[in-house]
Amino acid sequence: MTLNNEIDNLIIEFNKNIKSIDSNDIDSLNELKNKYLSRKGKLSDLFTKLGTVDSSERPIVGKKINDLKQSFSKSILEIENSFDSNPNKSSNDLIDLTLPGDSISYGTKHPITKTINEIKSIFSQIGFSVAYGPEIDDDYHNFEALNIPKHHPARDMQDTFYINTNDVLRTHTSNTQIHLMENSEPPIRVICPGRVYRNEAISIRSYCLFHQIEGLYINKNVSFSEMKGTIEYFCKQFFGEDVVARFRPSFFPFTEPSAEVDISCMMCKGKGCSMCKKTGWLEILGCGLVDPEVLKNVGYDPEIWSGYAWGMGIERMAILKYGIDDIRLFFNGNVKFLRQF
Ligand code: 2NM
Repeated sequence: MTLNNEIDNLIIEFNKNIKSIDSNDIDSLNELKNKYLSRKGKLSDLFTKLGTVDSSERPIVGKKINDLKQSFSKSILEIENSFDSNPNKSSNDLIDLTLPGDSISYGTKHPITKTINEIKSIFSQIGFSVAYGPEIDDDYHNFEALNIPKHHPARDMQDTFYINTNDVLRTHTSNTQIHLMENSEPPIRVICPGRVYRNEAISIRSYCLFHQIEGLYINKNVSFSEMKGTIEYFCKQFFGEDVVARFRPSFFPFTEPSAEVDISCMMCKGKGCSMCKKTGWLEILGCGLVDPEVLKNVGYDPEIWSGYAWGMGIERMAILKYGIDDIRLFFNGNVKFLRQF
């Protein structure tokens, strides 16, 4: 019998043997593996006999035996892998159910996002909708329409980032409220969250970018006391029922009269501590009745319409609520800080 014939017979025999192996019969499969693929196995015998083949045919027959070895190994491995819980399976196919699982690392919401969501939720419940506007806006919507005239200190180049002679990075979110009033009829009940930019020296208290939420209510016969009621309600919802709010007279170009709101310091309960600089009070927002000039600028008749507005810094609210001591922590992406929220 020529070696070629022997090879052909071996293929037939191997195929017959492998077909007769029962599912999960790992012992018979190992026996088969030994019989054909081990060092003393049938394929090894064939390699030994390769020496007897005519040298002109040797490479071809050699390749045939090599291919056979690959093909047998593959067939055996396929059967092996099809077995249930086979201890001889390659490690890739094994699942060790006793190993601890890979831990999944969850992301957390940024404290600014959390604070914005909470404030949005409080005002949604009393009928305020949410609106967003452009971060780059023209001088008119950021200043002029808000009754901030050309040489007002708030326009100072030191505070405002100018894009060109006409456009700025908004310094507050009230630009959004101007756009909204220009494009819709009262009544309006809206809050506007977003980023604002001021060219200030960076320190623990100030950053060149921060977030604001401004609120606006326009209707007939709106009173200062309605505003007080709304803001007091918000303070208690956000900081806790036992918080006291006080209104101090103030000035803004876009409101008249204007006020600043302080809440009783929740760290020392009004006794005076480092957080409230020994005053017992923490300043949290500015507010007022919308100046008739602003109403005129957006095409509302101030004889018919009136309203109140307020603005607060989100970082400041988060700092007070969570006791954070440096505004820059919100912006430097320190995971150890962010994981706490
Ligand atoms: C504040 C304080 C007081 C304000 C005014 C307006 C608008 F568009 F109605 F004129 N929006 N926001 C306002 C009023 C903002 O921030 C401290």
